[in-house]
Amino acid sequence: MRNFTSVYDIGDLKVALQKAFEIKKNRFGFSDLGKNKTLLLIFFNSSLRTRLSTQKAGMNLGMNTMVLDVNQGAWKLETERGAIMDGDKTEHLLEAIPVMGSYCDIIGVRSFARFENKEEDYSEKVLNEFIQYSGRPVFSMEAATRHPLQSYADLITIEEYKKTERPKVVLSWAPHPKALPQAVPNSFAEWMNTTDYEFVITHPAGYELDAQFAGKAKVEYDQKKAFEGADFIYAKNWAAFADPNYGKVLNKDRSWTVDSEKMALTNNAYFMHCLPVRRNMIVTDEVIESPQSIVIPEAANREISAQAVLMRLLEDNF
Ligand code: AN0
Ligand code: CP
Repeated sequence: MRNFTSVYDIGDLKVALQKAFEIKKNRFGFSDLGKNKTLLLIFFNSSLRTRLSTQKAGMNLGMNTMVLDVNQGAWKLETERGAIMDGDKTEHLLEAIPVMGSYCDIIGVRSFARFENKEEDYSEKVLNEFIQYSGRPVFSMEAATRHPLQSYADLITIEEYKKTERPKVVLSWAPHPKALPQAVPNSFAEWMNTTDYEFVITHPAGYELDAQFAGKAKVEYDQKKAFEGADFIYAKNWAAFADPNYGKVLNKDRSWTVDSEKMALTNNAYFMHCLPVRRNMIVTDEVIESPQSIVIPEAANREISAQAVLMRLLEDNF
């Protein structure tokens, strides 16, 4: 594996899961693998979990880690090639990337969709420039269209909690006041479609995901119907994908909030969310605080997925 940007890079999911459980049993058992290797984490957007879990994973492997918040303390970066740089941007990404690459061995990048240009977002322009110009293995810490470290942790969590071989997993849109990227639901759908689980997506009309990610999933517009018999409810907000509403919030309909009444329709389902979550918009206090809520172990598994990915990158490239 040279780079990690999607489920397609990881190979057989059964092997990836075995690796994750091996790490979970003995996370300090590989502490020589990253000796004298430098991990650089670049954030164009905020983060709590990704920042801490990836840094912790690097430390478990004996790596040295550097973190750069591009918007806090670095020079303001131009991303457009051909731009006449007479404005507020001091440095071009095309110099900044190879310079950053020269100080490290592996680079993680967080760069969300900007919702200014759909083609640019869905071409993963920034992430691909890091792959092309850094000279280093690159992994996504949530890019414009996917959040594979999150999805890997989600898969580990479902495998740990599932009570049947083929659980029914429901990805449910839920309301949020601001426009959020499709990266988490796209990626979750992509990973779920790679398993043999029963996978259903529910959302109001107008929130259809890009077909390349929704894939073979069943789309059910009636949220309550979708919840019937579910073993896992995975809530997430996302802004519209389809034109002409790309990146827009079409409604903040709180009838889509996940509450106890809806959870009662399920097969005593576990509640999941990648976090950060807005309570009483996405999910009620009651549901997120219930014994069925597994959002904390889900977040804890981010350390495991990050360590598994870093191990592969170290083993395959050095
Ligand atoms: C981000 C998103 O929805 O993609 C990050 C989630 C991991 N969430 C927010 O910006 C609130
Ligand atoms: N789930 C997740 O990626 O959280 P952060 O945005 O806090 O990193």
